[in-house]
Amino acid sequence: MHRLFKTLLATSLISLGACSYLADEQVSTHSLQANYEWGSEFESLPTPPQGQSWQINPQHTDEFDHWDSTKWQALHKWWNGSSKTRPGAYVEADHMNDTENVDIKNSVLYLYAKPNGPSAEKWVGTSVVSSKQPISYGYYEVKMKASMLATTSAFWMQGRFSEIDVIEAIGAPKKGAKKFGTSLMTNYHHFPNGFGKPGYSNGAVENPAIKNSHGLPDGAAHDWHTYGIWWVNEKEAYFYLDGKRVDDFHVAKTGEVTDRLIFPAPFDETMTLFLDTEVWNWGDGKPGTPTLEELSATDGSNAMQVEWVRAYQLTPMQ
Ligand SMILES: [Ca+2]
Repeated sequence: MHRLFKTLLATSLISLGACSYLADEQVSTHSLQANYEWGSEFESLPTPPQGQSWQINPQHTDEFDHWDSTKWQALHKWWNGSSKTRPGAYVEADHMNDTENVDIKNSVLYLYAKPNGPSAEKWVGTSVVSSKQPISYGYYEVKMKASMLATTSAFWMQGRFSEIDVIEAIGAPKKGAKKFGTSLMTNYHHFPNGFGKPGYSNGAVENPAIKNSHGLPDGAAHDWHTYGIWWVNEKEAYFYLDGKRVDDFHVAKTGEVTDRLIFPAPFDETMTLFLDTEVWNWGDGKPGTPTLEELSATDGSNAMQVEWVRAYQLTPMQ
């Protein structure tokens, strides 16, 4: 099915002021439909600030009718997602055709975990899809269903010094981490010396994280849900579950955090958008590791499934 962009927007990102937008209402976006042929499930967006309107960011919007190598790569450029105690390994490839762990079928992006890691130490082969162009302030929403595995199904973003995790779901945790199966888990991190550098590994003091959870009583793997973030500015972001604003973070809200954010962050850098599935060896009793049988499923239960990614930027009204 052809989906036409009649208005191509510049992908340069718009810097917003540090003011706070607290409107909870959603606004009809029929006017946007003139610019984009939406799927039937398109509904609403957060109310934009006065004098501004949402415009589609086509570079980061995709219905996944086909693999678009101008937008995505099956690669995390600075992390392979693996270690001895954490056997999930991204399949290193620079486009989808290099890996069996990323696929598109019937307009759905599949991110599999399979028993095909490259070595005995990396026997779980996981998957990642990342944006080729970085993102900045704007609204980003993903419609997805978590895998039925003890691996993560995640929509997140990361730069050199910062990370925002919109949703990190574990569809079928085996041990601890049960709340990752039934809650929207949002999170953010700072890496004062850069990701992977000393400081990050020193723990929470220099890697402040605020966690919140919101209920998904039917489970993240049992049904489709939409997970959104309005990344407002360098200090604020709002989180949306099925179109409803359910959480905020405000860097300035917690003084102890603000006091430490004296390095190039807070969230004032562009980030890469990630969709991925990982094996975890941390957090809440650890979720465990999927079995070879589970990883060999043929019914799609070993895949995080993504119906679409939609992205918008605020622009001044004419
Ligand atoms: Ca789709």
